[in-house]
Amino acid sequence: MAKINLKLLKKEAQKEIKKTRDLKGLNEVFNKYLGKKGELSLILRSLKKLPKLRRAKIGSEVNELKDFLKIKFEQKAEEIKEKIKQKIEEKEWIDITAPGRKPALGHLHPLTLVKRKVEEIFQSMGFTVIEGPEIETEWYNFDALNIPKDHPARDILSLGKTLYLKAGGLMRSHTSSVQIRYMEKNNPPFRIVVPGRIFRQESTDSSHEINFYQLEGLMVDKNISVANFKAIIEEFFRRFFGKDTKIRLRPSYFPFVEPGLEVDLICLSCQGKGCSVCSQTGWLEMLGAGMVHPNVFKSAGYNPKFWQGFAFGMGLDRLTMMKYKINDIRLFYSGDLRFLNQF
Ligand code: FA5
Repeated sequence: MAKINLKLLKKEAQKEIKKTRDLKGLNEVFNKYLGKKGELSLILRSLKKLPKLRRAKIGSEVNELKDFLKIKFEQKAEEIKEKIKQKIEEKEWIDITAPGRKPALGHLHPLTLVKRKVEEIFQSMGFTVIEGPEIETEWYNFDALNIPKDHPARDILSLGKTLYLKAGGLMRSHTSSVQIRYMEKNNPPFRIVVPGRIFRQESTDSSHEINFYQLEGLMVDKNISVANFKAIIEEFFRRFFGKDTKIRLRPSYFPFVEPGLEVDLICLSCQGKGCSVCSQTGWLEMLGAGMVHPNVFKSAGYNPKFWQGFAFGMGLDRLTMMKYKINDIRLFYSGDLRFLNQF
């Protein structure tokens, strides 16, 4: 009877061991058969009642089965552990042949690209690149530049475009302020360009911003004329656009130059025929310029009888718009990646 039970027990135990998927389950099956209160222990305990010979025979059979099952449990435990290990390795597996994930790299803003190109061209023509402060005094921004106290640009109320600071001073409204700062500390002859950010109270539209970039130019020597200016600015545009361009000089007025002029570039969208970009005129205003006013030289401590020079102020945003055919200046400061990713 006991023998039949043992055979059946062996079969069932093996079946259950085979079915288990994890160590916890295996432990439960182990306790069921080989634990202190397990089936085999109970059988061993019940043998006491049997006659000696029979007890010894069945006892050894039970012990044999115990040893057999122990091995089966150990094998199953190994198998489960191996599977767990494999799973972990699968998770940690790195495919070294998979294509790498590209990190999102930034790139230079179109205004920076243009600023660098412009600096490079002027440097190759002997100009030094200088910088100046964005917060200015009225002296450097206006007075020293021969701009009278009652000039509309200085109006603190609604008419003026200058942004005054509560703590005193103002946000510079052009890079011309750096002309004086440089001349105070350096002796002629020299040629400099000054790229920089400037600030104005404006109603914004497609070609006007409240903060934008200018490039100031200043060349001072004993024998400088408008002809020198024209040659340099023509050469600049030729190199910047990589082809021959046409410019024209128009008389204009700025208190810090005499004579004053404005430079128009032939519209590159229509080659001067007239289109929407140039308001059908064929020309686009790119910069203000002129021969340095004697009063400006005096402010800087130079004798205007000895020195002559030309100065100009170019809008870098508008230059960038021309270069890349951008029809709205506000795109530069919008932070719109659909726009920026094109450069
Ligand atoms: C000036 O700022 C003078 N300081 C330029 C100058 C320097 C004249 C030296 C003579 C000698 P103006 O305000 O015109 O001038 O500005 C110069 C250029 O800046 C313009 O030709 C234009 O290209 C650009 N600009 C002017 N206002 C804006 C604006 N709101 N937004 C974008 N660009 C502008």
